[in-house]
Parts: sequence; structure tokens; C-alpha cells
Amino acid sequence: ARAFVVGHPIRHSRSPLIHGHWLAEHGLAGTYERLDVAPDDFAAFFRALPASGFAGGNVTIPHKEAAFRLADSLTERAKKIGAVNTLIVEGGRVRGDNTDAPGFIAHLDRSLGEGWPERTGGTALVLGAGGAARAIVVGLVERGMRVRVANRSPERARALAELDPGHVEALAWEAVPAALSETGLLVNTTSLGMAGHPPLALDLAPLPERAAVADIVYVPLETPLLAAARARGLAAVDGLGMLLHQAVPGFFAWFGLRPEVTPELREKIVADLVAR
Ligand code: SKM
Repeated sequence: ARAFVVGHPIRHSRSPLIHGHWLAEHGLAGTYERLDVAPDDFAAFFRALPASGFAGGNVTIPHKEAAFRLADSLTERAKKIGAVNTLIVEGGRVRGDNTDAPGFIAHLDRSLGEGWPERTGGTALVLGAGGAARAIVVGLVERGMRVRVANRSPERARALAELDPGHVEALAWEAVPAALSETGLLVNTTSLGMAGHPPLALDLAPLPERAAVADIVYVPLETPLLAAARARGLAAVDGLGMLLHQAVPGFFAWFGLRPEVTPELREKIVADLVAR
């Protein structure tokens, strides 16, 4: 089978490395290609998929919302999140799924051990309200967490909270420091702390002992936020795991085999992150 990752730009994507690793590991004769498609060309690209010979592919920035609108059918999770990152071509139709949410949750299960929703006290604070935040909030609510969302522009946080008003609440950006003492899981989905961006300026001292801190930024792997969490003795969850785990359901759908996120795969991607 043939699969792809489509985005614009796409050079930075590590998905070909991840899927290529699994194809080689299992001796499968598939391919996984990197496709750069500009926003103006995406609808035409999408409509050509059923006849293209591709079994499907991943969709990344800036096409996840367009893929959501263009898909012939959607999984429940994709409907809820309003964005698609995984396409499956079947019988001339294209199904859209979102694996960012289960990817993030699978990574938390691996890093913190199952039972983290209870152990961290059941309240998460998500910083940022973009597409990744939407997926993460949906994943956290599925695991029974109460979620607070804070964003620098408050309208987007309020819009995200409307997704599930019984479990999600918007918080003013200025209210974040005071909310830390009631936070069991702090998740950064903003670009703060990413290489070339300012760090997230937040004193983690008020977080409870049992709290964990997660970042979805993976360049650098150890963001200033995660370093501060570790310095305080808190569990720190880096952003690479989400990327690795979101790839699993797609590989399974296209190539028919459920791959493992092994330490060897992780080391390979880490080495590539350091080299580039
Ligand atoms: O959701 C993922 C997507 O499936 C692939 C990707 C990438 O290749 O960088 C990043 C995320 O958007």
C-alpha cells in the first residue's frame, strides 16, 4: 500500500521517518511519501484521492479543517474535534479520522502509567485553544478529566469550552497562575517554548506535588517548561510521544498491522531532531 503526509510546508515532518521505520521493521512493501500541497490546491488534491492509488495518509497544518470539510465520512471523534489528521480511502470514498486525541492520551498512559486521571486529581489546565488543544481537550474529557482552557485571546478559549460545557471551562489568561494550585495536569499547546519563540513565563511553584506537566512542543524536546517541572520534581511529559502515538492508527488502517512505539523508534527520531 501507499500512504502520505500532506501539509504546507512539509519538510519538517518526521512522519515519513516514523512510518518508514515501521515498514522496514515489518518487512512490508509499502511507501509513505511527503507531499507539499498549497492551500489553493488542497481541494483538487483531495478529490483526486479515490483514483490515486493511495490507501490514505496523514494531514497536517494547514489542511486539517479543510480535510474535515471535504471528507465523505467522519469518525465520531473527528466530528467532535472539527479537524481531520488521518484519511482512509475505501471503495472510492475518503473517511476522515482524528488520531491526535488518542495519540496524546496513549502517550500519557505510557509516561504516567494508567490511573493518571485519578492520581493527578482529575483537573487539567490546557494552555492554548487551537486545533491541537481541541483534540487534547476531547481526549482528556473522554478520560473523565475536568478541563480548564486558557488562551491569550479569550474568545477562542470560550469557543472551545462550548464543546462540552459540563466538563470544560474557559479561564482568563491572567487567571492561570492562581489556578495552578488546583491543577493536576498542566498541558502547553501554545508555541511558547518552541525554538525561536519566547518561553512560557510561568512559575510552577503553586502546582501540587502530584501534578504532571505536558508540552506538545517537541523542538526542543526539553522545553523550558518541562525543565522547570523536572527541577520541581514533577512528572514531565514531552511532545514527541504524541507525534509517535498519533501515527499508530493510520499505519494500522493502511498497512494492516498495529505497530509499536518502541524506545528504538523514539531514539531514531530524537537523533534526527538533534541533527537537523
Ligand atoms: O496530526 C499529526 C499529523 O498526522 C502528522 C504530523 C507531522 O507529520 O508533522 C503532525 C501532526 O499534525
